[in-house]
Amino acid sequence: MKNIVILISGRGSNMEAMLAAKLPCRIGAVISNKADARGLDTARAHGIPTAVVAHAEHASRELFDAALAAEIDRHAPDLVVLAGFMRILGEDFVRRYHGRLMNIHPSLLPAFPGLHTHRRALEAGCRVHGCTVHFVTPALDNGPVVIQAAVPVYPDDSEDTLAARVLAQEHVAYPQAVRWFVEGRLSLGADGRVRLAGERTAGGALLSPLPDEH
Ligand code: NHR
Ligand code: GAR
Repeated sequence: MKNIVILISGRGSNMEAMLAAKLPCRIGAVISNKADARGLDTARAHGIPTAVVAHAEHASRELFDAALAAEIDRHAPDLVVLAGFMRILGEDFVRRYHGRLMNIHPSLLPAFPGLHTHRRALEAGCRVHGCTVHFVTPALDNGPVVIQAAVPVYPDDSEDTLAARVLAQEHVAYPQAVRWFVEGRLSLGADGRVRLAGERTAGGALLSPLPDEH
């Protein structure tokens, strides 16, 4: 059975969705860069080992990355899962976990990399928004896409209502992506493209808003 490590910075609802999904893997540890991350309490309540590697206690990004990698490697994970992890990781770190480092980003990449994605989607007048699970590469929010989920944007949406609609889909998409990986069906190919074995593709367009005749 594969072993995963989950990195969080805060609430940890994506981590919780993975616990609820009863994935066929071991969760070796949950690691946070913030000691007060609420998700740490949730992990502890589930009997999962936790650790804190505080970015604020490291003199540089490089030293933080090295300390984080040392903590991760104690658990020898097959996959490292960024679940609301809020620190940009350096090139050495990302290379070390090439093909076994995944992130969920709250937009339909390549739209809106970086922060404040829901606000930016509203400002841009997007009718469709969503989330993207991708393998992490050194370029921020730019790695090969594993799975995306789209949601409609409504005229009366606030940042909060839109974030909540996207988050509900994150909780479906991310456990699915991790399940594929731990089942050995998902990998990052040497050509930099995502390989997924034995999944049928769904047809049809997703339109929002629906045209009048529908
Ligand atoms: N690192 C690399 N190299 N590549 C990616 O694709 C990464 C990554 C690290 C994190 C998650 C990402 C997201 O999904 C992620 C992807 C943090 C920031 C950020 O600006 C941006 C994107 C993501 C995570 N962080 C600030 C920083 O200075 C701190 C912000 C804060 O603490 O609130 O690191 O959106
Ligand atoms: C999620 O919406 C996730 O996509 C996003 O933060 C939230 C974390 O929620 N991630 C980023 O913005 C990464 N920069 P969670 O802690 O409850 O999983």
